[in-house]
Amino acid sequence: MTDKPDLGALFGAPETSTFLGLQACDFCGAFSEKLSELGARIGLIGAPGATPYSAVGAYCRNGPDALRASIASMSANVERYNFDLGGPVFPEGIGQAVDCGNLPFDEDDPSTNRMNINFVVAVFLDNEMVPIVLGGDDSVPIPMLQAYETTGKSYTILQLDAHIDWRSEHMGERMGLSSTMRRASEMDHIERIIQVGARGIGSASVEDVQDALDWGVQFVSADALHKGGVDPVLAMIPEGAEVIVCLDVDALDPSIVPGVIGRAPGGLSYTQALDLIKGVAARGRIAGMDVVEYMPEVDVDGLGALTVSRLVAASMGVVARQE
Ligand SMILES: [Mn+2]
Repeated sequence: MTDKPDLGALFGAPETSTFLGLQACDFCGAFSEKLSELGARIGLIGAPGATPYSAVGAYCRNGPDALRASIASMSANVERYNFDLGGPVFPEGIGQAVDCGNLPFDEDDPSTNRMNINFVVAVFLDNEMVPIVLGGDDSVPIPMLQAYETTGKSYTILQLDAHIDWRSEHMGERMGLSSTMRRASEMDHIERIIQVGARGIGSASVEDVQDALDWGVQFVSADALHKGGVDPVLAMIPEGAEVIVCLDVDALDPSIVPGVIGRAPGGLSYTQALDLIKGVAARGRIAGMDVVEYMPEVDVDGLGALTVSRLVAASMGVVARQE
């Protein structure tokens, strides 16, 4: 097999280890003070894991670096016109966002993993920045969502996922990836949950679905989204709502994101996902976003990393334009 021509070389992309060549801000002792000096409005952080199930381990630990590597070829083009946005990703310049690298991760110390995620998200919020957290598996959002309690505000969650994640526990673990929305529903500062993209067989039981409905979750299955479009979903978001977007990338169709542990046919298109994200910012405000469950080891020729990293870049552009 011959080497493939490199898109980054074509564009003259410099070597970069950050997402899109963003300014780096290391997660370190002086993190909080240093961050406020940078003046960025968006903080990107990688979280290789939080509370992995022992049966499968931290199977998405390489997700954040693979997403950065995928979009590195665009780092020379960050000021070019992005047709997803009608202008450059960052209308006020690349300084609108920083990449704070990856959090430390220890597969055997989930409580410290969760503490680190909670801490860094709280620091972003304290600096009036919008956190974008790259997982890691879907246990990463639990400590992220907990951190929003410090703001005193109430939040709407828009979850995009092939699965509803309402199991009370799995193999004795309550903080794992199958319980994310159940744990969110127990947080006083979460006032509304809208879940989009469910389809096929997952781990949810009939009782789990009923518990979610009894709590007040509004479900829009993948099938309903394909038939009805994004407007009925956006109509569920009150004007001015503070919205946390929880994106499990298996919400997207496996033909465009094959790099997930549980591929489920019938998923969202890139356009549907981006239209939902744009619609959230138009109706309310994106207060944060997690992007979890990308698993490079089972991707096909980097196709999933391409889709997900471009969606993250476009989402940053949406956030950079809001308010
Ligand atoms: Mn899922």
